[in-house]
Formats: sequence, structure tokens, C-alpha cells
Amino acid sequence: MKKEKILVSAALPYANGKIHLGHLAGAYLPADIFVRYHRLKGTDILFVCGSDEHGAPITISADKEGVTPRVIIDRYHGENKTAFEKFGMSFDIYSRTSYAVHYKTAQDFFSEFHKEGLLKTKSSLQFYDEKVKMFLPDRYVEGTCPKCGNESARSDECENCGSLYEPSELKSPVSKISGEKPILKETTHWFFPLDKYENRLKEYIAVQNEKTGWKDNVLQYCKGWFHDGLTDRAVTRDLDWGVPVPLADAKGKSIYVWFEAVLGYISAAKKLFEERGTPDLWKSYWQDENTRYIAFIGKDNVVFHCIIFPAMLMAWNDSNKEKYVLPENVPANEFLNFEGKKFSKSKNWGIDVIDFVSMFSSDSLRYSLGANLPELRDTDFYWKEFQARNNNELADILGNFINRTMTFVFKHFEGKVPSLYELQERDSEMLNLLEAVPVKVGELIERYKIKDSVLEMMNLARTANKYFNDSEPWKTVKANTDQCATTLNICLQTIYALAEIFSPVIPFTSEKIFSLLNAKPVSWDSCGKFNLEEGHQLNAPEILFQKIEDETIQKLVDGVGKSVEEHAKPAEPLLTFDEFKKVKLIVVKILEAKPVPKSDKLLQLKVSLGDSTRQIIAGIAKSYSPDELIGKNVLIAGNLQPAKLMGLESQGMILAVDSAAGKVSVIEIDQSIAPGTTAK
Ligand code: B3M
Ligand code: ZN
Repeated sequence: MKKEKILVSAALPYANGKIHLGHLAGAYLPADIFVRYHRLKGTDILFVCGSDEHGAPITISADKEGVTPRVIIDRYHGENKTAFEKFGMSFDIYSRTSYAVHYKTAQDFFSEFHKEGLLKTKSSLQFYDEKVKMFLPDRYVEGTCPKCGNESARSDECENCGSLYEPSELKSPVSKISGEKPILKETTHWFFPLDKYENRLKEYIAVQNEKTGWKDNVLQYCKGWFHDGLTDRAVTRDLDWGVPVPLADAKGKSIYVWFEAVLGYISAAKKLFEERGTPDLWKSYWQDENTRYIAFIGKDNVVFHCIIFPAMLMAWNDSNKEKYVLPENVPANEFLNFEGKKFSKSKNWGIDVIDFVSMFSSDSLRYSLGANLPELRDTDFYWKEFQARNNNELADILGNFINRTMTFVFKHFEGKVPSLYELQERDSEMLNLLEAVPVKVGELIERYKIKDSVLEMMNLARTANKYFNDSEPWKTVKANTDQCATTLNICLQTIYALAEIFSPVIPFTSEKIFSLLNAKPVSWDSCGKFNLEEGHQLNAPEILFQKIEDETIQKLVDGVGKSVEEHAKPAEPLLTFDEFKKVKLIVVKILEAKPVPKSDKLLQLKVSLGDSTRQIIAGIAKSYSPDELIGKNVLIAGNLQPAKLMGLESQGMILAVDSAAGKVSVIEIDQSIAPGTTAK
């Protein structure tokens, strides 16, 4: 049978900010699990990603820092590449849209469309900032969305409701550069006739959906688009940071970033095979009709991947012999929020990948995100949930099963795989499960139900623990050694199966488990069979997952949303000496003390100031009995306005400090000090 061939792309993140957990859960982790699974299946698979390095998002960041766009893209390309590596992303290449091969690819597409007469030029009204004398790219203008009323909509796109519109439709526009109201000024651009492809796009999506089951959320987005009707889209911009429009009369104009970024998936493959010294091999993925192409993205990118990119590929294919494959599926996830709110860099809400993996293991993060992927609806990352997934599932279920099995085998079987004897019903059931679970997990992954697949993996570990308990090897080791050996043999085969099926999710740990087993993964399809021979020598067990302490997590919870400055700034304003001097602190002796009726907190005190007495109502009944207090010298704030407590007047306040939980301790003054003395 011919090997299946799959091409996988994951959205190209803008190289103007750090990768955070929201990105991982949206597109990258599901893509990586899918790819790692297929590699174990023996699929011929290519996995591409890279930095999106053009357009206004980049120039805005550069302007903010007062540096060139090049500085920004070089910095974030490097950081993000490292972040992905640490997180265990197994891209075949992490490319860049600033590579020459990408420029050429994008310009070739543009030239082809131009040559075929597809691109119309149109003059249109664009926002122009008269103060700085430049046309304003979409993101340099903010205004109110004409469809949903969102007040921070861009000039032609609203992130809130996902609609696209003409700049002239935006309400109350403001230039982000000068803060002034921009004018609409005429400029000429090239337009791609999206409407021409509307029917074919509908047909394409219907067919692919029928074949491979598209996600409902994705279909809904597309439906919305078709409902509004497709129109011409401008594919050039008045911006000099980008791929230049390859025409003589287009000075100062770039290809619109989205129109070239999607081609980054193609240029990435070209770059990879160029580097490998087989420069034509990219075609065997991109231009072979047998290739299944799957594009993993987050929900905010649906229109570009399900409508605009396929239309571009159709247009190319119409006039060329070498035809590109279109995405057979675009499994877009919804958003992951952080502790109940959207990730926001400016509000310091969230955590980026590099910071995360400097504290905790990548596998703990991969597992906890995997078990909570926003596949159907937005989900949240909570620190406490992360701790629970790590401690109660990875450590207590998976780690514990492996550790107890291996420890037992080292104690009673010299660290060698025990022999298999006659099977009890329970043993056969466990073995059947070892064959069935990888099939089930595989089916779920292939249908993009990644989250369910992860839960299914942990269920196998759960059942394995139960099998160990029910088999009671600590008893059979004395009473029936054959039975005991059989149990442990099956437990070890189970560890092997767990190491294999979990490897797409926790690849680093899986490798460790295989090294404990002194074995290598063979293939997904054989992972539920007998992979460890009797007598095979194992390596000594090690703890696989460290538990995360409550304190560690509490600190992170407390720090959520707090900026560094907020942590450092003094809690309260400071007083002048004169202000402090206004408070009169007087030493008094407690003469009488009794409970205040109907109150379990208050005591009624009579105190001496030497030449006079006062009544003080103090909230210390939970900490002192009346008798304990009589005769003590204490400090009061003596010049407060009298206050009424439970109908009784209090002529001052006793100074006390919090001691043990819920208790206070009055500040006692030495008996040698005369009542009435003031503190200074
Ligand atoms: N750079 C948007 C993003 O980073 C955009 C994706 C491009 S995919 C070709 O979310
Ligand atoms: Zn809107």
C-alpha cells in the first residue's frame, strides 16, 4: 500500500510579540499532536510554520519602540522559534516571510494573477493622515465598527464581530499616529475578484466537509461570509514594509500582508527542501493531488484560510499545469482565555511560553492544555487547574502507575520483565484494552477531537492503576508467583503502550519512559501488542512528574494581572511628622472589664489615665477574657472622636496587633510606666 502523504501548516505568528498559552491552545499544540501521531503511524508528513514578518502589526511595534521593523522581526523570530522548541513543537521548518524565496513566491502569484488579467485596479478612498502625510494602514486607524458598534475596530476589519468593510464605512475614525481625524483620500490599488470564486468555494467547502468533517464553528464562519456575499478584495497597500508589488507603476506599494502570508506555507516548504539540497521536492507535497493538506489555525483566521487562500490557489490552478492542493480541512480552535479574561499584553494578563517553561515542564503544560483545548468553545487556563492536572493526573495516575510497577519489578523480579503464565479474565480484559485504546485514540486524533484523545489516554492509565490494585500483586507474590509474574508482565506492556500513545502529547516524558523500559517505540499500530520480551532488562525507576506546591501556585494566582510596577510601588502614601504627631497615644491602666450584652466580640472597659477615667469598647472578647485584662497597662489612641458601639460610647481605641488566626494581642506597656503618660 502506498504511504499516505500529509502536509500540515500551523498559522504563522506575527514576529512582533511573544507566543503565549492562547496561541498554543489555538493552533500549535493540536497541530503538533496530530503530526506526531501521524509520524508514528508511518505517514509521510511535512509540518511547516514560521514567522509572519510584514504589514502594519510589525511597523506599529517598531514605531512604538523607535526601531526599524528589521530589529523587531529578528528579535521575535528568534524568541518565538526558541519558545516553540522548548515547548516541543516538531516543525520540519520554522521559516520566515522575509526570506528571498518567500518574496519570489508571493511576487510570482501576484504576477500570475496580473498576467491573467484577474487583478483589477481601482481607485478607492483610504484614510490619510494629513499631519504626518501618509496613507494609514488598517491598524493605524481606530473607529467604531459599522456592524456591531465595537469602538476599537480597525479601518476595514472588526476583531469583535469578524466583519470586513470599506474604510469609508468605519464610524468616528482616529489616526493612531497623530491622534487626529484622518481624511479619506484617493489611492489606486489592485483588487482580487473574490466574488468570481464564490460558487466554487461553496462547493469546495461542502465537498471537503462531506469527506473529512469540518468543525461546526468553521462552517458557521464561512456561512456568515457567504451570506454577506463575497466582494473584490484589495491586495495591495500603501506601505513600504512588505513584499513590493512587482509592477513598474506601483512605487511605495506592498502586497497586502495576508495575501502573501498564506503563501508562506508554500515558501517554507521550498526553503526546507532548498536547505536539504533537494530543491524540487516541495512539489511532491504541494503539487501532488494525493497530498492531504490540513491547515491548523485559530478562529480569528478562518476567512483567510477557508476563503481567500483557497480562492488564490484556485486562481493559480486555473492557468497552470502544476496545480496546488487546497486545504482538505481547517480545524480552527476557539480561544483560550487566562483566568477568566482575554490574554492581554498591555494589561499584563497572561503568561508567555518562555516564562512558563522556565518554571514548569513543557509536558505538564502540553498535557494540561491538551486536556482543555478550546475545540468547541472558548476555555480558560487557570493556575489551580494546571496544578491539579499535573499533581492529580500526571503524577498521581500516570506517574504513579509506572513507578509502582517498576519498583515492584525491581524488588521482586530483579528488574527483568517477568514471564507470562495463564491468563485470568481480568488479564485478558486489560490486554484487550491495550489493543483497543490506541485505535480509539487514533480515530479521535484523525477527527481533530484532540482533547478527547488526551482524556482517553489518561483513562488508560486510570484503568491500569485499577488493574494493578485488583490484581493485588503484593499478595500473589507470596501466594501465587505465576499469577504475580503475569500481572507485572501485563503492567509493563501497558507502560509501553502508555509511553507510545502519550508521546504526541508529552514527548519528553515519553522518551524518558522508553529509556526506563530500555526500549524504543516501534509504530503506533503495534503499540498495544507484546513489545517487551520476557527476561528483558529494565532500567531503574525514576520519578517522572514533580508535584507542584500550593504555595507556588498561590503566588502565581496572586500575581495575575499585577504589573511589575504595581508590585514595587509603596502600598500607601507616607505621613509627615506633623500629621503623625496629631495622634495622641496614651498609656492607660485597665480597671474594670465586662462583656457587652449580645456581643461575642466586644468588651466594655473602664481605664485610668491617672487623673481621670474613660470608657472604652474594645473588639477583643475573642482573644481575652475580662479577668485577664484587669490590671494591664495598655496603649490607646486618646484623641479620637467618641464612637458608639452597640449603643455604648467608646472614648478611645486600644492598640492591638493581629496574632494567631482571628486573635489579637493588645500592646502592653511595662507596669512601671504611670497611666496618663503619652508616647512619642
Ligand atoms: N499572522 C495572524 C496571527 O498571528 C497572522 C496569521 C498568518 S497565517 C498565514 O494570529
Ligand atoms: Zn464589529
